[in-house]
Amino acid sequence: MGDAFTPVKKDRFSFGLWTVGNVGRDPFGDPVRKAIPPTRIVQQLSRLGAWGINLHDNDLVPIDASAAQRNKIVKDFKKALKDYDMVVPMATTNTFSHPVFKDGGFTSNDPKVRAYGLQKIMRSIDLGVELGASTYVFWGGREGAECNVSKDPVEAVKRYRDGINYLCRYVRDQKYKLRFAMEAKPNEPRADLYFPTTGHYLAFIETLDYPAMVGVNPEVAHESMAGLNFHHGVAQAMDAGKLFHIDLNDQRFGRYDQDFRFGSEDYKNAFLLVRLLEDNRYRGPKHFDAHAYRTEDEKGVWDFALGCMRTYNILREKARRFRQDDEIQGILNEISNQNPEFEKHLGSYSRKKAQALKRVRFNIDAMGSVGSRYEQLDQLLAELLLGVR
Ligand code: GCO
Ligand code: MN
Ligand code: MN
Repeated sequence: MGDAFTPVKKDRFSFGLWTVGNVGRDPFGDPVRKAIPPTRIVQQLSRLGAWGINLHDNDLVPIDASAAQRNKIVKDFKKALKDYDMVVPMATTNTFSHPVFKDGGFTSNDPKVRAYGLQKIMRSIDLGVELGASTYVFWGGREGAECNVSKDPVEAVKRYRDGINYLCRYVRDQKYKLRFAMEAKPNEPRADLYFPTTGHYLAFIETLDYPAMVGVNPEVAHESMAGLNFHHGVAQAMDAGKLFHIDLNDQRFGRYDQDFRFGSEDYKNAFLLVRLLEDNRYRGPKHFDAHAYRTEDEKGVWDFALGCMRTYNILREKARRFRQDDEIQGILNEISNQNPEFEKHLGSYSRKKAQALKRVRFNIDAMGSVGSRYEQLDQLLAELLLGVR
């Protein structure tokens, strides 16, 4: 029997086949776990209360599969989805593993590689749509450089734009109901990747032919690697109406992409994120792009998956308590209702308002000496998160 934090389908939690399917290979060591067949991943995740499963084309269909093999694999996978009441909300393409992509797909200097990249992505889009995906993620894992004179970075951005514009037109031509979500990362596996942060993508999207079709897929670990405050970036994406998808995991600051269990490292930032998503009624998939520690066997993988979902639900409950805590809300009310008579000076511009505002005399020394109550507020949050409130 579950408790109040047991995940259920309506929580809309999803995992990638590559996340729970991660075999624990790293740059220094071989796999520590056997690959779990995709159909068993579907079954086990469903049993744990997950709702969706995402995939790269080659997580399901090997890159060298024949058409007959592909069809059989896809048929079996669809049956598992149906049997275990799971959906495929998002799909994506592997344009990073095969050596052909060693210098990028969209941004490769070789037009033959760029053409192959487009072909692979179109086929992968067809597969994703066949499985029911409504979001298509682009993570340019190899779109970057070590030798920075090898590619003109302005040209790289143009090539990326040409590629995304081409694929937007492909989706429209096929009459697919599919939106694109761009995923930023500052480095790894390349020394430097183009479009290092979600903010870079938000600006890029506005330069596309069909900006409304394209949003972002921010990832906790990636923005943290860039030294940024994740929930601030997510808030800006929400404000722009561009938060189409999200990759949840955790990460120690200043390290490689660790892809830890959601909320395993930084409870406070995880809380701030969950509170932001819940208070703003984010209704998209909550996707865990993380994997179990390399120390684990398959049981540890399912402990990991359940842990991601439970921590999200526990933090959702903490966000509810935060909203209902009289002392906390009292301080927040005080903070947001200071000097209400000055509101009339703000908001949209008029010449009359500007003239009036220019005449106001401010006692800035008195204003500057007013204390905030943020120490008290932050300690109340700490006590709430630490479970004594
Ligand atoms: C990573 C990325 C990937 C992508 C995935 C979907 O750092 O490896 O986060 O896991 O999210 O390829 O595009
Ligand atoms: Mn990542
Ligand atoms: Mn990711």
